[in-house]
Amino acid sequence: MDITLANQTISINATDCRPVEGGFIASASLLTVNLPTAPARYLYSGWQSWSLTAWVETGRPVRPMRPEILHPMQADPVYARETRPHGSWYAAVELPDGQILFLGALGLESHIVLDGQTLTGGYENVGQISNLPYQWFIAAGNEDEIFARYAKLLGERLGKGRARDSHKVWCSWYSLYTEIHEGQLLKILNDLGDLPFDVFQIDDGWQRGIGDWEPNAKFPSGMDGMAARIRATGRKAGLWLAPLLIVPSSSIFRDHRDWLLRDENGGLVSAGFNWGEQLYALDTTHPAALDWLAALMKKVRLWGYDYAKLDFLYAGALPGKRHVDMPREAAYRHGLTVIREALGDAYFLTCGAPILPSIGLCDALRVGPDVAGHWASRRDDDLLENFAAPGGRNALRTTLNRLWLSPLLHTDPDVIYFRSRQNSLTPEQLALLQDLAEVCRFKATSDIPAWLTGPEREKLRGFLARRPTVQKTGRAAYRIGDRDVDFGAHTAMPPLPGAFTNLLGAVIGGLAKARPLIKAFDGLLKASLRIILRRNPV
Ligand code: 9PG
Repeated sequence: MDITLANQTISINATDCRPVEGGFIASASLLTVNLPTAPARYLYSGWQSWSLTAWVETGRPVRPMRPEILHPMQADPVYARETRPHGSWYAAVELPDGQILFLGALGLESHIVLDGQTLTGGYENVGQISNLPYQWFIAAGNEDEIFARYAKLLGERLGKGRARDSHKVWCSWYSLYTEIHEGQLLKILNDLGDLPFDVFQIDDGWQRGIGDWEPNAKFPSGMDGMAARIRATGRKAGLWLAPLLIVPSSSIFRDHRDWLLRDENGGLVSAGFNWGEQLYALDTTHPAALDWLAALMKKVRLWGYDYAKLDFLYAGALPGKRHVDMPREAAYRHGLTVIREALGDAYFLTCGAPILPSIGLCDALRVGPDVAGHWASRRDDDLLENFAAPGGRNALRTTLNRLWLSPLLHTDPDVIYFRSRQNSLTPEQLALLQDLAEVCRFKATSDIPAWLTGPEREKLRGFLARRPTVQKTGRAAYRIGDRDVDFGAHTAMPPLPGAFTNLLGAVIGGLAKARPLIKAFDGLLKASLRIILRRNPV
């Protein structure tokens, strides 16, 4: 059938199509939209927090990221090798007049690909659940209006976060990484003094293991003891966990292997590789696993934490054969519903989380990859072509393209820095990230008070205290208070590397197949971190 969008006749193959405010809702499990012209730019939409989300020239291929071993943790592994412009749930293309044409799924397990002039959106769950409407929102016109409309339609179907105000968070990760311990965190808590943080969040490094969520020997007073000390300063206590991941060294792996996600052949599904170990996923449809998850969340609450950063959540939505046959993102939502319920009124931040399936079940969502004390690297941009890797520019690019989600949840752009110590970001880059946090209204840092100069500490204080008006003025431009900030110059993709660099990258990426090598590399990073921390006392 034909529909008229932006004064153009566009043919689609829907079984049903009705006009709604701002566009059409069409139904088809596999929908093709024939565009009037081949578009020049396409909005890639990454599956989870860290996955690339960016406007890219259709002539610039985005090749499979390296190394492949990280695909399950950086992209949707089902589509990680797709080289045509594509993305999870929704797509936008630029029309010649500066407007966009938008196609967005109103249901889960959906993916879109552009082939020449044809956009094809497909639902992966066909036949798995009966009576699904397989709906799509199709619109053309002003980008901001269309995304606002899409957010509204999603909110009606998936819900919204409950928390009104986002928090000002001190997070342990981006200075200390896994090298945290009780005494040092208490010293930092003390040194934060009257800086207006309302959450002190302990990140990765407190636990005995991934899956063994009990304090390790570095936290002799227990996690309840830590929470009590944090709360005594008038702040909320926050804790990081990766509850849907299981590693071979954990007791769950030993005692409850039947709780893990398996593939069609009965093999365990890879959830990536980190902490020097192979990662596996919890099957969030297994009743005993769900009971364990709920009990874990309740334990964290009883310890005294009322801010939960739950990470690596994509693991719950990986493809596999589940205990209860359910589409994968529905299974994830099932797990998240149990978690949300057990967390009660705690603030719930999701991270490494599939985007649409998290809507309505969390208060905040990390909307980009990790930041780092560097802006970009030749290794990640040119050799590995990995735009989900930690770095200021990767974080900025993806985050900016996800801010349309803000009517539905708090958008977490990751931490920002005020310190010049142990940091190679330029003052301009620091300011860009600070402005991004201002736009998101989600303010977090990992700066160690003892590492800040007097003026840096006062800048941080001022930043936490103010709340300027923010107004969007362009695709990547905002008016913040009385300043105009254009992030646009930093959101483009780097140029495609040449043939030699590509070859070199393939070799380096291939080396990562040797797990002992990654493990050794991790070991080196850890050793250098220890040296840094010895030279820069906390
Ligand atoms: C703790 C960290 C921090 C951080 C999270 C997440 O692809 N990767 O190998 C990968 C590893 C770690 C990571 C992201 C990606 O960081 O985003 O804030 O909590 O875990 O381990």
